[in-house]
Amino acid sequence: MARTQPNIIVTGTPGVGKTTHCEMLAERTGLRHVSINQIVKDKECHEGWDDEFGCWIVDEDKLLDAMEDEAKVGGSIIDWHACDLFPESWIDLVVVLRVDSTTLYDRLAARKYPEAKLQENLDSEIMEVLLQEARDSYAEQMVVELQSNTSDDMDSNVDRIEQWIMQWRKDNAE
Ligand code: DAT
Repeated sequence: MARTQPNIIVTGTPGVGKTTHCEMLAERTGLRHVSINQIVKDKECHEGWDDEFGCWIVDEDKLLDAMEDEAKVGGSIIDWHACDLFPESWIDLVVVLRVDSTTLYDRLAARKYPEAKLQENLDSEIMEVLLQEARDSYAEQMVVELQSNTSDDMDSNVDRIEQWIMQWRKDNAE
């Protein structure tokens, strides 16, 4: 069955602005903000809590099972700091948000991240880990890299993704 709404991944290093972008997009377009963190927690798609990294150890098979029905219908804006686990056939667009290191440092420090975790995320952003993961996992034309340093960036990113969604709806109208 063809999707009547697109599925979009918004990914990037923690602190890059995924949640903020997803919430704005959901409000503007009526698509669902799907926080993977929340699903993992609520539906217990994990094998416990990782103390060192301060995150859930995700059971990917269980997570994909929990998401499959919604993915088939479409209309999900998926918010997660990884993207290679989602089958390409589920996804229409992958947005990788990027941020300058000094800005990211300030955002993660404001969240009171421990120094080791903060440094690990800074390294990951500098080394473009998520951008590479997206490019390795999805067709080139599906992956868009957008800067998320300022609120002007955020406004123009949200405008651009909203335009993309409207175009997708036109192109895929029955
Ligand atoms: P993530 O979900 O990627 O961890 P977030 O949406 O929670 O990130 O944003 C982290 C903080 O940074 C939050 O206080 C909002 C702020 N922020 C994010 N993107 C921004 C931008 N482009 N301009 C200004 N502030 C931004």
